Amino acid sequence: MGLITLSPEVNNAITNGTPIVALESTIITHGMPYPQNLEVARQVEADIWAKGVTPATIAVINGVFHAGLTNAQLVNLAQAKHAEKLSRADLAVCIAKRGTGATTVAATMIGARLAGIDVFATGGIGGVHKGAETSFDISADLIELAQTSVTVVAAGAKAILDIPKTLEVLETNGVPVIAYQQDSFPAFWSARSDFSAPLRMDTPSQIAQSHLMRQYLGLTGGQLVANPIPTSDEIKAEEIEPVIAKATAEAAEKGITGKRVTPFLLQRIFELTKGNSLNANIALVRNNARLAAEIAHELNLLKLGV
Ligand code: PSU
Ligand code: MN
Repeated sequence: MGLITLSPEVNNAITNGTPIVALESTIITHGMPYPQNLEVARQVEADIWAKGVTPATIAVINGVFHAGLTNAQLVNLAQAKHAEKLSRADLAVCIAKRGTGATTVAATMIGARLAGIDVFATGGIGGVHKGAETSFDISADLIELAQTSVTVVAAGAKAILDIPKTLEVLETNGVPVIAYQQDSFPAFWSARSDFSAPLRMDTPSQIAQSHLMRQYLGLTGGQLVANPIPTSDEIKAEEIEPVIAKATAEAAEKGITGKRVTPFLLQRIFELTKGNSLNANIALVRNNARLAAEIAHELNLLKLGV
């Protein structure tokens, strides 16, 4: 048996050489409430299928690392009350203990690499948290991007993070941060932040070419594609910033640290916006899935030499 178990659909796509997009599962267990998490997980898979590309949602279920989940597995994960949040550090322990857990961006990249999947769509990546100069809270997602050769499509970074510091860490680690069709680095709920992205590309084909070029050059590590939320769905920075400030202050008061920080902030922001943040979140994840599918399609053509 391989190190990762492929669903029949993902296995077919690999055998037939058709494009695949990986999807993470922490967004399902720790990023959105039930039942919207299940609806979104299904919708995002459907968006990828609609582009002629095969989705591969990644998770650990009863000690087995999976790329591509059945409907029953997706339902169980969406309803699970105590699924673990698995980053690079947690993955092998969860498998060894025959546990069940959802993969973060870092762990999903590891799964994608094992399955031979080049492109991965998510909502937002983890990054350098505000106050990191004292907390040292820097997501393992950034370190994974530095070493695992997967192109990750995200809507930039949430304003719960320190965006300039996140960009600095990515630069230090040689990770290309590519804004899609704009110069500004997108800020998750808002299409633009006050910061420029270091790089810009305007077509899925260019992004696929640079993915391949990194392989030719022997450069390990991924690309981060920062895809802005459609402006019709965005929440203005003025609106979301006080909410973030309140949630961040509460996390500090309650002494929330480590891997609990991001899920705590996401849940409080959802509550404080009375669910409004979720609509934007759904729109941007779907938008990222569509772009990732286009990149995977272009990359497949390049690999076939078409
Ligand atoms: N940011 C979001 N939504 C999310 C996450 C981050 O806007 O769901 C999840 C992702 O799975 C990401 C993880 O990889 O949180 C980062 O967690 P941490 O900050 O603990 O590394
Ligand atoms: Mn952290």
